[in-house]
Amino acid sequence: MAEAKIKIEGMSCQHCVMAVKKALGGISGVTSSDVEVGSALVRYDESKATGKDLKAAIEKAGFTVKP
Ligand SMILES: [Cu+2]
Repeated sequence: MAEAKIKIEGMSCQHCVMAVKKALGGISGVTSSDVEVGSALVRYDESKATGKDLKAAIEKAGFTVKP
């Protein structure tokens, strides 16, 4: 099980938090996510998902992942 702390740009309110949480929840292999404005702590199964998948899902939802 891997854990990733992701910094996210473009979030401003609880709607953004819900949108990011939903995007992460849609990835197979993600077991949990603690999302707040500006960041997310994600636990996932490395054999099913990668950090790239997490980033792609967040960006698809309209936010920017900081390096
Ligand atoms: Cu918002």
